[in-house]
Amino acid sequence: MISQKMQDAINNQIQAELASAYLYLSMAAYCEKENMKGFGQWLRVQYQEETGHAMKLLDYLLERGGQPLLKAIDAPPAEFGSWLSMFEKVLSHEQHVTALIHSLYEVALAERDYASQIFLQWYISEQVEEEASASEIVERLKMLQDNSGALFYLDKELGKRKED
Ligand code: OFO
Repeated sequence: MISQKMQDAINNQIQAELASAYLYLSMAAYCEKENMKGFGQWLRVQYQEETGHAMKLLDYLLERGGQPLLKAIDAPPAEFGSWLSMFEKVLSHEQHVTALIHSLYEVALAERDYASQIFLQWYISEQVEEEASASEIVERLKMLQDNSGALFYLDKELGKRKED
């Protein structure tokens, strides 16, 4: 049986993952409305990944005899400014999620919940990837500056992203 503290912390993380999914879906819609279909595709896959992160936590909680409790999710913004500032928001959001995952891991340490410690290691590694891929796009957008031909190329490339 999982402790109450661990359960509460996991339920908070389920909410955070679904809020991330909601944010990225809104970004995808923004891109597609502006005819940046490739950026939209990249963000749609990101949305699916975040939903997957939430589901994995929910399934784990059930497996441990816990009670998943779904909380309200705030509406995300609908406008994100320039492409660079939008991807900077993706990066800073992922840095925020990394901090949440680390706090969650600290709960598992304090509770001496060894199973949760092992389970959460996957999320710690995943956040390294999440930050790296967002950071790479930010750096590439900085290199492009106002080069719209290159922007067109990057949009095409991000559009090739598929769900794992
Ligand atoms: Fe779930 O990793 Fe991004 O937020």
